[in-house]
Amino acid sequence: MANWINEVNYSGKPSISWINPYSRGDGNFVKGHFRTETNETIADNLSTDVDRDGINGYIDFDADGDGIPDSINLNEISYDYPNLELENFINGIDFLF
Ligand SMILES: [Ca+2]
Ligand SMILES: [Ca+2]
Ligand SMILES: [Ca+2]
Repeated sequence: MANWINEVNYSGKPSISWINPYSRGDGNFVKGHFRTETNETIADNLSTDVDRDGINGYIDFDADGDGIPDSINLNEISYDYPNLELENFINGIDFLF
């Protein structure tokens, strides 16, 4: 699985699911936690920060840190990005065009 994002073909930020607590075969207990559904990259996960900017991939508008917003589909901005990310996103678009 890639640790970067192909912005042109990117499927969008993954949905989040809740993992119930469970016991491993070795007896270790795993607490309940949220996880992002698996997609083509680990860069957009809840717990990854591959570009080391302090923003975890799931809420990072440019999770792989290459200067290109993860989604370049303008129609999806209001769905994919919280308001606080919108200004950064638009700055990224200016960069592109
Ligand atoms: Ca992912
Ligand atoms: Ca990041
Ligand atoms: Ca990017």
